[in-house]
Amino acid sequence: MAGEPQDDCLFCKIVAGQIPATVVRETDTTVAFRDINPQAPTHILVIPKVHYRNAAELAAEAPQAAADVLAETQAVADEEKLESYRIVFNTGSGAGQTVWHAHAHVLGGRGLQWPPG
Ligand code: DGP
Repeated sequence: MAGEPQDDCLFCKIVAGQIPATVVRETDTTVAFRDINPQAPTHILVIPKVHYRNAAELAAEAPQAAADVLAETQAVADEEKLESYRIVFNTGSGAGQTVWHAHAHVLGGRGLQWPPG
C-alpha cells in the first residue's frame, strides 16, 4: 500500500537501516545520503521515509512529506556549500527513473549543462 514500507524497495531498506548508505542528514520524515554512482562532485539523494513511487504521487498523497524533501534539498545544498546546484526528480523510466521510491537528486560542485540530456 502506498505510504507503507515495501519489502522489495531498496530505498525503504535504506530508511530501515537494512542496507548501508552514507547518510548526510536525517529528519523525522526524510533521509539524505550520497548517491552510489555520483554524477557530480556532490550528488546526494533526499528521500521521504514514506514510500511513494515518484514525486508526483508523493506531492498528491503526502504533501507535507514532499515539502519536507524540498526543504532538505536546501539544507543539503547549504551543508555542502553549493552556490549553484540542480534538484532533479526523474519521473518515469523514459526520464531515467530506476528506483521506484520518490527521491530528489541534489547535484553540484561542477558546471551543469542546460538542457539536460
Ligand atoms: P533514478 O535513476 O532517478 O531512479 O535514481 C536512482 C539513483 O539511486 C541512481 O542515481 C543510483 C542510486 N542508487 C541506486 N542504488 C543505490 C544504493 O544501493 N545506494 C545508494 N546510495 N544509491 C543508490
